[in-house]
Amino acid sequence: MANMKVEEKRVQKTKMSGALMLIEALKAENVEVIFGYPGGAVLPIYDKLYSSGVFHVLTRHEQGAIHAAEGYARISGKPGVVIATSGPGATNIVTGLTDAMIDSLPLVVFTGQVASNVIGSDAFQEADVVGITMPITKHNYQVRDIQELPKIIKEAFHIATTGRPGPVLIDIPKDMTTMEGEFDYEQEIHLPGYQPTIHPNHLQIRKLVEAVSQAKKPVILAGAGVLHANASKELQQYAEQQHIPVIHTLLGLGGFPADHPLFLGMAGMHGTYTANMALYECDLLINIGARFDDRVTGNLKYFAPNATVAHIDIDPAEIGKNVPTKIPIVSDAKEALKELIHQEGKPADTTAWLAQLNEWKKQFPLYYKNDVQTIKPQKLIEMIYEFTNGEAIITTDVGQHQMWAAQYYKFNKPHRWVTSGGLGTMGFGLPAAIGAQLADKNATVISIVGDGGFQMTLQELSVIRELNLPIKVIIVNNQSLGMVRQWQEIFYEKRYSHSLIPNQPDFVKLAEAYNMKGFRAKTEAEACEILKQAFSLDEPVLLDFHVTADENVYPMVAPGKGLHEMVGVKPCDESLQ
Ligand SMILES: Cc1ncc(C[n+]2csc(CCOP(=O)(O)OP(=O)(O)O)c2C)c(N)n1
Repeated sequence: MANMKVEEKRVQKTKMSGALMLIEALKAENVEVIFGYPGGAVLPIYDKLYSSGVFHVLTRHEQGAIHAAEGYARISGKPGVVIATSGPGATNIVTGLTDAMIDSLPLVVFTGQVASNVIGSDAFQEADVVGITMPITKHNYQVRDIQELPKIIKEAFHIATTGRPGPVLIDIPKDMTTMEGEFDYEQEIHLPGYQPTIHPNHLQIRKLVEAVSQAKKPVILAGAGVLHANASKELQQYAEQQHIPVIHTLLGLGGFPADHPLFLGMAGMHGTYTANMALYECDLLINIGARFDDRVTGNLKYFAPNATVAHIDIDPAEIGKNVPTKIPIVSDAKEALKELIHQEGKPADTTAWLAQLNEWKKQFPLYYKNDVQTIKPQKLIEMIYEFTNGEAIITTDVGQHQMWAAQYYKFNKPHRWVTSGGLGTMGFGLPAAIGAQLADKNATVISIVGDGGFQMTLQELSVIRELNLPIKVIIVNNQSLGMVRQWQEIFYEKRYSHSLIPNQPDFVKLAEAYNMKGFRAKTEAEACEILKQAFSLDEPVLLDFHVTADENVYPMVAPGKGLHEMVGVKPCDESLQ
């Protein structure tokens, strides 16, 4: 009898509504924060959130919620969690899902859906979210049986965070949130078709060791896979042990210290001369956790033409996708590097190669012509670097300012750089800063944005103010869609079709409207002064820098060209005038 009572109590305790199951699952997953926006289909969930103790950030647009979750995931390494209502709420997160998918960010996203019995009837705020998001999620679900909900949530967290990370979406019809079922979150995950390979194949590792011992001009191209695997230390150890220089992709920045003598800079369209020429000239290319994006490789015909290519990637689908690969190694980057470090083998003799690379570094460093009467955007980034000792978390939007930030803010530590790489999503930078600051409350977070992209998600200033996040929002204001203007200047005979925006709003007044301090600068001295003021304040501040409007990002590899065909490398290049 006594035993029966205990049993009854257990059943009573675990029977709950789908909405409550969701809250309990978030607690079981130790979720610190969720980003979202309510609406009819998710009201039962929001009702349970009300007294749950779960920290929810109400962004002012669902796009803000998902980019904030991406920023949180990028800095914390934990999954970002998002909730949006059915129909327009769900379609507003499509860009963010695509962004997270291509940049491999772990997200668990809940969308409300119309009730099960009206799905397919064009009900109010119905959208086929599973159909829409199929190609832009790592996996997606629609809950059809309340008993499946705990298992689905548990699997979603597992899939989002293991193997190559990515966004997982759970579409929940409204009736599933009110219906009751038994909450069992202890169950084992059983996914026979999903078993990511974490450890490298030993024979392949030996092939790489052999290739290194014979190489004269080896180079490592390291991508965000190094950061996802927390493998920065191992990367440095391996590069130093083997005397191999390191190049980063845009997303990999910070994985290897920028001030290390073996670092050659960023590769690709706006990469350094030395990095791009090293990729062109190398005889062994070791790609670790990068996906040979076309912005990195330039014309594939001229990409690493003389190199044996080795590729370490946790996603087998990436290997050989764009670049023929002689030594494929499917593995987590950290595991592969650990194994490589412990192998016996002769390191490459890179003395002559390193001397050549150092000579290029000396001869062709990043270059711009300063002018103190105005603010050169490159100088602005250098000043931000100095004011923050190179230790800030930098989030950016997309365009010229993003490239200057990547070039001139020297990332010496991992997990300080938050940018939209693969998709190039304008509007990303500001909301991403919110997530980054919540992931690292003590960090100095700076959001460097263009005057164009800032206006795509600026409503999130409300959230920054409301939560009193001491984010410094830096607008690199060139009164144009600068990167578009640059392409029109170079490739479209200066026909500036819809890229110049001379009549911008008064951003300082805008800051005031959001009850934030705002400052403006138009010369280098003013820039220095307002940066000093901003960094002395432990509160959100918006800074509007009027920079040289016609500045271009160099070096540049034009579309269709090889990496060795950069323009704007030297001060005397015509393209720099
Ligand atoms: C959502 C979106 N729309 C359009 C583009 C194309 N695009 C790439 S860069 C750019 C200009 C960005 O201008 P701004 O934000 O002012 O930054 P800047 O290049 O001037 O630094 C545009 C329109 C994009 N990347 N994302």
